[in-house]
Amino acid sequence: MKILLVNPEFPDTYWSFRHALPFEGKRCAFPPLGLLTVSSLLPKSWDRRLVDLNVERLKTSDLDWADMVFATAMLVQKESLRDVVRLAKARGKKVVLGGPYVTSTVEELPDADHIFRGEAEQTLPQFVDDLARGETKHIYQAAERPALATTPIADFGLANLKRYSAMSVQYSRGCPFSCEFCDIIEIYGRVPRTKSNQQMIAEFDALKALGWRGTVFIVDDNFIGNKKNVRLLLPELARWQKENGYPFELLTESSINLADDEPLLANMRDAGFHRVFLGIETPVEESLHEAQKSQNRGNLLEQVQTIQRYGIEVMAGFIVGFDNDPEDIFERQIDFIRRSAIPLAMVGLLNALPDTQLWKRLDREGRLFGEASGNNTVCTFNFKTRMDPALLIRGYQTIMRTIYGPREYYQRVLDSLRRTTQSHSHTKPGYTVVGGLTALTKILVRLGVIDRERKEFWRFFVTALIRHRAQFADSLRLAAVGYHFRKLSDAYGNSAP
Ligand code: B12
Ligand code: SF4
Repeated sequence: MKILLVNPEFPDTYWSFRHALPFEGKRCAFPPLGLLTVSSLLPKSWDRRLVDLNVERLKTSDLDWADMVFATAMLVQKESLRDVVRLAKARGKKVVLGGPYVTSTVEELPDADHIFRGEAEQTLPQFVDDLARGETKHIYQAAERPALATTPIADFGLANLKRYSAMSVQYSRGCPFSCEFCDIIEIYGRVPRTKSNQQMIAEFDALKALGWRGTVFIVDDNFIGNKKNVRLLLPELARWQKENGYPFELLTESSINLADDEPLLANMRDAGFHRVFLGIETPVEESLHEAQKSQNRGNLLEQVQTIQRYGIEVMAGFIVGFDNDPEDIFERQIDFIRRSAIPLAMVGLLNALPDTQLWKRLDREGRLFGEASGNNTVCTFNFKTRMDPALLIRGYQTIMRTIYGPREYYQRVLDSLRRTTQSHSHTKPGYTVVGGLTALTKILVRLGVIDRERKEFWRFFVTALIRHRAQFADSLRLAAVGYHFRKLSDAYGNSAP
C-alpha cells in the first residue's frame, strides 16, 4: 500500500511566520506532527511520502504514485484541504481525512472515502484491519481518548527537517481548565494525559539521531496541565540535555499559573526552556470572568515578570471582542503588552469555534452567524458582538499597528532581553558560523538597508549589541519576527472593516 500524507497550506497568518522564515533560509515554522504520528501508526510494510504544501507543491506524480491520500487540517486550512481532496479524487484516489477541523466542524466535509474523528491511536489500527477484511467504514469515530502510552514516536524522518525552523514533539493532550472559548477541552478533554518520561526521552533521542539541533516546540495545549507528571519529567529532560550538550532549545504553551511555582520554573530553565506561550487574553477582570478564565485572576504583570526572571521569554495570546470589554479595551491591551515586555503578542478577535461553550451560549442567545474562518487575526466575526463591530475592528487594527510599530516593538524586545538575562548554561544549539553570518547579512540588508524603518533598526541593533551581547542571536531572531508581524499588520491593519 502506498500512502501520500498531505498537509494543506496555511494562509499568511501571524502564526505562519512567513515573512521571517527566509532570513534563516526556512520554508515553514513547524512540521505537521499529526501526520507524522499517523504515519507511525500505519503498518511498517506500507510505503509513505509526506507532502507539506507549506514547503512544497503537490505534484501529479505524487498523486499518481499513491493508492490512498491521507490529509489533515485545522479549520484555517479548510480551503486548501478542499483543493487537495478535489485533486486526489480527480486522479481516482481514495481519500482519508482526520485532524482537528474534521473532528469539530459543523460544515459539510469534502467528499472523502474515510473520515477520522478524534484521535487516531485506536481507530487507525482498526481501519487497517477492516481494510484487510474488505469491510471499511466511512466514519471512524474515536470511542474514547486514548492513553498517550499508545502513541508511537512520530515518523520525524519522513519530513525534510531542513525546511523547518523548529521541530515539534508532544508530551500531553488536554487541559484541566474550562475557558469558554476553548475547543481544546472539547477535542482533547479536560483530563490531561501525558506520555511517560521514557517516551519523551526516546523522542528526543530520535530527533537528535536525525541530526536535529535547535528549537523544539513541545506542542502541548497546556504543558503544566498535569503538574505532578511534569515535575517528574523535567529533571529527566535536564539530565538528557546536559548529557547531550544541550542540542535543543525548548518552547511550549502553558497557563499563567506557571508563575506560581518557582521550583517548577527553575526546573524548566534547567531543562532548556527558552520560551513559553501563555494565554493571557485580556487585562480586564470582567472579560476574564466572562471567559471563565479563573486561572488568570492574579497580578498578570507580576506573573509575566516572574517567568521572565527565569530567563524564559514570554509570548502570549490576547483577545478583544468579549461582551464585557469596555470602550478603552484597546488602550488597555496596548498598555499591558507594553508593560509586560512581551515581544510576540498574538492579538486576535474573539471567534466562536464549533462545539465550544461559547458557541453553545451564542447559539442560545441567537447571536451565532456560522462557522469561523479559523484565522482569528483577519477582521471578521462569526457572531453578533456587543460592541459595534466597526469600532472593534478599528480598535483591533490600532492595537496591531501600535504594538508592531518599529519603535514600540524594538523597545519591547529590549525590555524583554533585559528581563530574561538570567543565562542558560550553554551556547545556542544548531548555530553554525556560516548559517549565522548568512542570516545576519540577510537581516542587515533587509532591515538595515532596504526597509523604510531602518533608522529604528540600527538604534535597536547597536543597543542590543552593547547591552545584550550574550543574547545577540535572540535579538536578531526577534528583529526578524517583528518584521513578519509588521508586514501582516500593514496588510490586515489597514484593510477596511
Ligand atoms: C502545534 C500547533 C500549532 C503550530 C503548528 C501546527 C502544524 N504545523 O501542524 C502553529 C503554532 C503554527 C499553530 C498555529 C495555529 N493553530 Co494550532 N495547534 C497546535 C497544537 C498545539 C498542536 C498540534 C499538534 O501537533 N498536535 C499533535 C498531534 C499528534 O495531534 P493531532 O494533530 O490532533 O493528530 C492526531 C489526531 O487529530 C489524528 N489526525 C490528525 N490528522 C490526521 C489525518 C488523518 C488522515 C488521520 C486518519 C488522523 C489524523 O491523529 C493524530 C493522532 O491521534 C494544536 C492543539 C493540539 N492539541 O493538537 C493547536 C490547534 C491545532 N491549532 C489551532 C489553531 C486555531 C491555530 C491557529 C489558527 C491559531 C491562530 N489563531 O492563528 C494557527 C493557524 C496556523 C497558521 N500557520 O496560520 C486549533 C485548531 C482548531 C480547529 N478546530 O481547527 C488547535 C486545535 C488549538 C486551539 N484550539 O487553539 N498551531
Ligand atoms: S487554559 Fe488554554 S488550553 Fe486550557 S482551557 Fe483555557 S484556553 Fe483552553
